[in-house]
Amino acid sequence: MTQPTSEPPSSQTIERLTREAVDELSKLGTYEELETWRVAYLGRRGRLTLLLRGLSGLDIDERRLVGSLANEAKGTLEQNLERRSAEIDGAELATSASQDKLDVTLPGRTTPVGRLHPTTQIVREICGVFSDLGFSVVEGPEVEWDHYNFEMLNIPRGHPARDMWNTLWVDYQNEAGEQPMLLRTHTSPMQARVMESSRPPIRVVVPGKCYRYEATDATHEWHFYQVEGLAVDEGITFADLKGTLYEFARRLFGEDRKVRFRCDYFPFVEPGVDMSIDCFACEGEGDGCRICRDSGWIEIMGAGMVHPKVLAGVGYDPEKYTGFAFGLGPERIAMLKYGIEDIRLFYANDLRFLRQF
Ligand code: YSA
Repeated sequence: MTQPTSEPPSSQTIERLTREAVDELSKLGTYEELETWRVAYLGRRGRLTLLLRGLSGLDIDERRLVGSLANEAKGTLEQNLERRSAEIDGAELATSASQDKLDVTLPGRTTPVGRLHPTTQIVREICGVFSDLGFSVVEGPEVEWDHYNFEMLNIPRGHPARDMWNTLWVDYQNEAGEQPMLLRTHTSPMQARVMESSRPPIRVVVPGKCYRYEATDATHEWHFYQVEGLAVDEGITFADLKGTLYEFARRLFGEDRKVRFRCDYFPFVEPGVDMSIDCFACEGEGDGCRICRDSGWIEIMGAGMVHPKVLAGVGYDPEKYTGFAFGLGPERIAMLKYGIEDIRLFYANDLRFLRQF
């Protein structure tokens, strides 16, 4: 590379310098060499820069002429630098394509796009229906006190109804040697928690995970989701329960669904019911149907009017307030809706299953 010069600026020196610079540039082959060239000619102490600085020593007419030539030269060098850099780009790409066998025309690899788990999808769908009906969505703890999971729901210690829920106790004992903590067996403990922390009117749904010490089979998991519902106010009747749940079934399963309520027992409701919809696979005909096992009906949830003892337990006057509650299993609902035969598929992490949703 030619060293900086202290030649006085003139049209000849500018022309010569431009020629030399362009000639040198055409022989360079790497980005490093380009940078050295740029510093040598256009840098702060580069040849053209120094030449421009020397303009002040010229008389006014000469300065105008040589100054304009010098600026033109600067533009020429910059354009040539840009062009050479683009040429080197192209050459490098061609070399890498031939040497590395890189096919730049191949389409890029597609990034897999994730999606929501089918349980999350159905939980959101269920909560969406209830929020359209005026319910808020709240959540609660999965590790729960015996107090909320059982006692506040009218299931005291020693009550045979405790056998309805096979419980996973947490390894923690209080001073009396009791084990008051557990993995919640249902979302119903949130009924008492919500009522304790707010005043009527109450309309909430509570989605969340539950756990039971259960052998698994096609319809039972040891961990599964529930969606709890609770409405409490003055003057709520069983007709409100039926109307709300009927509308829910219609919106989730379709306009023509029939609904059936039958008596059932839960210690925290009076009266208690289970709710079924007519089987959409066989249109209620039964007759060899795999989904409803010939009954024509599919049970989808437990429900009832909140027991006066539960209302009194949270300090509400059961003479003034009434309410209804319900609890349903979203996986079972998804099984019905999508014809899934085994609940264990939800949590087996088999992508062939999960990708279908
Ligand atoms: C009843 C009345 C109310 O006023 C409020 C709520 C309830 C429901 C009550 N807490 C309960 O847990 N009833 S349940 O034991 O029958 O479970 C409710 C739903 O959870 C079932 O219909 C089922 O869909 C789901 N479920 C229960 N055990 C399950 C399960 N899903 C998968 N695996 C299990 N092991």
